[in-house]
Amino acid sequence: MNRTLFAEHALLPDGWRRNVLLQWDEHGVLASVEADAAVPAPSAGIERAAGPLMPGMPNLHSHAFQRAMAGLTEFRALAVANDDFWSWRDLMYRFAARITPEGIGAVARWLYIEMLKAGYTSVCEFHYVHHAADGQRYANVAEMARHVVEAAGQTGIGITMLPVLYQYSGFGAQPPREDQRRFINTPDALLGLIDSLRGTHGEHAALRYGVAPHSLRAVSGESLRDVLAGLDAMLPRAPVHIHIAEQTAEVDACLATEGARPVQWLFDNFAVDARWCLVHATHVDAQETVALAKSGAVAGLCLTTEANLGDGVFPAHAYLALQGRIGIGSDSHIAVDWRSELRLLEYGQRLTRRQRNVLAAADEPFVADRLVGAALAGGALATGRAVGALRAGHRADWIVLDAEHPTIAGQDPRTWLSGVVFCEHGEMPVRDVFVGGVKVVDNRRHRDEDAARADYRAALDVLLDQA
Ligand code: NGQ
Ligand code: ZN
Repeated sequence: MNRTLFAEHALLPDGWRRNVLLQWDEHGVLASVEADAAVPAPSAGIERAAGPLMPGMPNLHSHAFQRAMAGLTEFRALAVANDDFWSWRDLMYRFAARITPEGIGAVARWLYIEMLKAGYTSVCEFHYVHHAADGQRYANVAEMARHVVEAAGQTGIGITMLPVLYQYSGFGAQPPREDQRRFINTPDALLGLIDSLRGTHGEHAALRYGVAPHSLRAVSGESLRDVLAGLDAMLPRAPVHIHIAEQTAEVDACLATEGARPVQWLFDNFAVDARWCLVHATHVDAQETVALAKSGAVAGLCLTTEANLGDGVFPAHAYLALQGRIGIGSDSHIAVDWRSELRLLEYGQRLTRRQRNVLAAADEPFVADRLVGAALAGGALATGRAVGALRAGHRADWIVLDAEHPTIAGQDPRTWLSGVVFCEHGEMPVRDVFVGGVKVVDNRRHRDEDAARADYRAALDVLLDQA
């Protein structure tokens, strides 16, 4: 039996449409999406959306455990002359050393509820804390990952689990540091971890797998080739995500040891295409920008984290002009709101170019509409799942906006996304959220938020007590 919802306004692939009837099946997949439908009579018993519908946003980059340290590194330690990405990473590693399987489950469950309430309906989890604190394997090699996957299942968010391959501490196969021991695997061990997770938790419309070579600092060309070959034997064309060129020190080290910049090196050595997500790609030169755009790979931009860590500014204007694909991620979760990511994407360009509406295009003069469209399409591609559009065959994932929110009330649909993305006035204009056709957020509340919040609070006590 199909389920049905009627919406007076919905953002379809061709823009805002009136009187949209959506039908989906028992697996949570849209069976039909019809615009200009007859308005159903009240007696028909068809549910009406409480406001305008837009597709749920994919979050293409998350390290769930880092949610618990958001706000705890916003001070300069006196001993640190240059507080930067690398000093932050030392603090983050100290935190990563303390997280337990139950702890990561509780943190992820609360985080995913925050994501859902913000309108993120899919997440790509770049998961790298695999082993016990002393580096010993857990009896189940996927013990940490399974808690994250189960957290996603409990909250309802769709997940692409990307177990991370981490082997080295720097270019030239430098041995890992002591504080990286929880992350370390060979390509074979990592493929075994994915295989074991598939065995225990299966694979379905809300759960897919891929692989994440952590960065060119943490893998070698050979191990990257090995893990991709193994992945293809198991899950052909599954997504591949990699951190790249986030810091200039990485660019310099890559030039020194490999004789090429990181993105250039990757393109010279691998067939980078639409299955790839290059996370950050902040420091790309003009040639790399063209190569990335032409490849069809997704640039995984994590604007609030990149700003927080002082990474730099991605050349979004040039890249989007070349039709490059983008998606957005909340990464360290200093903010969990896709609107902040998109706003900062445009504002970085405004501040450096001293212009307005920089990321508008000839065929889409409204910046927010262009960026929402790009982040839905690119983000969906990065998940490897059929999401990101209200279209038959795609997951029934959408946000119901509050049309009476002061930020958009009384306006024409043409400016709704502008208000939603650029304005910050009080509570979010996200009212309800459906994932796989199930209403998991109802009038700004997630069905499990009280219990999840209490568990998160208890997990924090354990984590912070030992600090
Ligand atoms: C991470 N985060 O893996 O959590 C990284 C830091 C690194 C970001 N790059 C570690 N934002 O890149 O070595
Ligand atoms: Zn990251």
